[in-house]
Amino acid sequence: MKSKILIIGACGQIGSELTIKLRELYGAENVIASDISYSNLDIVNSGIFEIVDAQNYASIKVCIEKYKIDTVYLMAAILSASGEKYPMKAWDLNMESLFHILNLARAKFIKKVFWPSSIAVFGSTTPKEYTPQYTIMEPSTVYGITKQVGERWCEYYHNKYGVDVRSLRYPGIISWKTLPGGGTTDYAVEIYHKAITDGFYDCFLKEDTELPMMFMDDAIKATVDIMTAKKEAVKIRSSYNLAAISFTPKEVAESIKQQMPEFTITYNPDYRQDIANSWPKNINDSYARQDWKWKHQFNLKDITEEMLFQLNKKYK
Ligand code: AKB
Repeated sequence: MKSKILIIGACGQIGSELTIKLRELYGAENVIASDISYSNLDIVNSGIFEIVDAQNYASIKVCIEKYKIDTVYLMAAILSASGEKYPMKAWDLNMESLFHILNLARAKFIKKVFWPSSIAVFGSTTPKEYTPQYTIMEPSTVYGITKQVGERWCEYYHNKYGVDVRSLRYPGIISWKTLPGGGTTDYAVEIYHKAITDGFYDCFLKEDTELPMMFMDDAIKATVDIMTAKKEAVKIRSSYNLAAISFTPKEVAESIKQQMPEFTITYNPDYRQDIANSWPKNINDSYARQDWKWKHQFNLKDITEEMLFQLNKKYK
């Protein structure tokens, strides 16, 4: 029997591309996209779409029962930068939605859950180079706190109640289809859009701020890989470190200049600099590579080529 999938937060940056991929893999009729509003018409109009409020248990349960869902991808969240502006809103959305899904899985309404964590679980006391899976974790953002606490609850629900929950600590994700919103790594997407539209970008991080990053195709591949891995292969039930590449704003600007010599950049760090300073520079993801054979494909040069090519088509 084919999986019946519900994606909550399907209009967002990762949710939208995950929806497209899962529809390709499992058939459009088996993948229900949902969000709190009709904010991404490509997703709303390209298959079954439902309005679901991730903070409302009944709203999720009705949808799960209506479509006989067995697998949920919970992609709704308030990210690091927005979370600092609206701390309680971030706490409420990020935690309530997770508990609703874990409790639905515990009560056997669903069989399998994907829940994204983030490099934001790490803090300024974490070793910044080649950050290990198991290390000091003192996140300083509300978003990071929700992800760290969420990881503990995922592991708890797995150990105590047998819930099949799987999770990845995503780095910054670079993509051209849907814009990210409210994150600290968003600069690495905005820079490509501005390069095409204005030939210029004013960056909110310092030029030498190195952060872990990944192209969307790799992030989607990792998500599908962990979700299709055998249960026994997924040994970590909090969340896996996941890595591809790391770079600074200066390095992205230089890679853009390789193709657009006229591109210019200025640096005006704002409150997001402190968030970025608290995160690792690069990540050791050897458990993911070992346990379910994770392997990334895209380096910075590939990403820049693809981003400029796709955005050129989009804007012209
Ligand atoms: C953010 O910047 O908040 C996110 C993340 C790294 O989880 N992109």
